[in-house]
Amino acid sequence: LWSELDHLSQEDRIKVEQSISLHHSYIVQDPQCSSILVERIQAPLDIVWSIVRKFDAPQTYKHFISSCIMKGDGSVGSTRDITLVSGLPASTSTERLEILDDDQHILSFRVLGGEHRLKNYSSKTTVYEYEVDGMPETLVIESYVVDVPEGNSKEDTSTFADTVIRCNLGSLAKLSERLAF
Ligand code: A9S
Repeated sequence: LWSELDHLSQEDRIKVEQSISLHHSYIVQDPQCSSILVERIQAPLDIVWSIVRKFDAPQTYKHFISSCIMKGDGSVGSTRDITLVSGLPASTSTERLEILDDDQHILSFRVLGGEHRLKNYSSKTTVYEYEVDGMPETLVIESYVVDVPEGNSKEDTSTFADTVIRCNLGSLAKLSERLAF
């Protein structure tokens, strides 16, 4: 499926693939699009998950966010109002925490509104740990579904969202690896 899974043992790869089909499959209704991205991080899961799970502090690794104001106590149903850095075709977003599972390492949020074009954006992130040559590594899988705005193609919409996520996952990897070593 992905070259990112090549270095996993057969056993770990099957676990991850089963989890992907369980958590990252969507029924996509027109006019929506969805996508799935994978990041391999050379750091233990504890470090990666401690960053990902902080719904009130996404700007720690999402560098398009300049500030975040939390409404609620951080449990499921809490919302956050984020403000974005300038230069994007977006300025604010209101997002609701849908899933925060510290045992299975799953976080999901949904966009309720805001000044941007990713209407009804909903994403899920799952995190896995395995060992390569006795060293712990982490795999982060992030998927989403979103409405395709009128006048845009599915491809343009998913390319835009994928680019944002790739930046986010890249900085999550950098930060985690810096904290690990
Ligand atoms: O924040 C994420 O996890 C992922 C994405 C794709 C976020 C996108 C975004 O926050 C912008 C970066 C502002 C781009 C939203 C909700 C809308 C945008 O237009």
